[in-house]
Amino acid sequence: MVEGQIESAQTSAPPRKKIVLSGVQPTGVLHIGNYIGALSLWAQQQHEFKNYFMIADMHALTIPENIKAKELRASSRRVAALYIASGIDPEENVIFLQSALPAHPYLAWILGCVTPMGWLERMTQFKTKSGQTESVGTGLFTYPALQAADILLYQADYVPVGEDQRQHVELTRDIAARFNHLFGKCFRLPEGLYRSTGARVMGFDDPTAKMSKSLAEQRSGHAVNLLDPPNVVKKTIMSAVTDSGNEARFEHASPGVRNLLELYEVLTKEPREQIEGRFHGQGYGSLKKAVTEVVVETLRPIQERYQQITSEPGYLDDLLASGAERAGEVANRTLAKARQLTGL
Ligand code: AQP
Repeated sequence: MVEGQIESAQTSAPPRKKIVLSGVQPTGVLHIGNYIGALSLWAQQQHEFKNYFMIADMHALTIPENIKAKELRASSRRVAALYIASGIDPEENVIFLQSALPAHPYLAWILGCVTPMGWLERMTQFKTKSGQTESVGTGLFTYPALQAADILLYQADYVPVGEDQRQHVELTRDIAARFNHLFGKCFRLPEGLYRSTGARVMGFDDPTAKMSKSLAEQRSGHAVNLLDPPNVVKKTIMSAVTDSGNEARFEHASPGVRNLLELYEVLTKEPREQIEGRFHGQGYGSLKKAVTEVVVETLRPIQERYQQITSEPGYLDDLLASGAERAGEVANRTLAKARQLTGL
């Protein structure tokens, strides 16, 4: 083909769909914070992008004391089912298990070699988690390199995540830039996508701490899980920590009240003035009741779809096998380029 023909073929081609990679660790049951900060955002934007949604089971091993093989396998399938139940179309989007693709740990090794220790030492998640276990595995320390591999293998443009992952997305950019500088252009530099409200849902029992799966396993009033029945949702939200006043304004509320207001805002999409008008000056009982209702209604269709998906024998295994094949095509191509550039 002559040059002019290439030019005209390029200009008439449709614009490239932006690529998204995101994932959740199968370390317990997903909670409403995971849904708002990540899953609902993925579902909302799924038709706009080419999406790869991973179940990050290798990351779950970073705290090996908590792992039981049978439970991890079951939990990975539960996460896959919850992705679909939350509205992610498994045909249009690629859903896969991280551990099914050796390209992930392979690239993680290469990236680990170009990541200075100081960059990893700065990670706040490492500092927090290493303080919580008696013996700290090197996997917990180097896990951001694996996370960078997860993202860079797909040449992702965007990584839709909660606020707690911002530092990790920034680190991924730094690692990609360092590799590209040392060996030649291989990776696209990704950007994080965050919600303006709901990117950091706080624990109901302690609104100064981010809601997390691991804390939810230890403390019953901490989180609402996506599979909680209505009576449990009610019990958790009605006992949420607030304060002794009746201030229900976003700007002045105490952390617990603000958490409830933001949950209500993000799930109902009502304007702030309307929400403040409804709840300000009243006791927090009415706010808690309204949040309970909206959370129960949000979870109802998710739980119904979850029951359907998990009652079909073989469905999830087939889906994950096909997802691994589709993801592998892209991941292996990027890995081949990284190997060629590094001489491996
Ligand atoms: N509280 C949250 N608010 C908004 N988004 C959140 N995410 C997590 N917590 C919140 C987002 O959910 C995705 C999956 O993250 P994860 O698997 O790390 O979930 P987790 O609940 O944080 O799990 P763990 O195992 O309990 O981890 P730690 O102990 O680190 O909290 C991500 O997009 C995350 O941002």
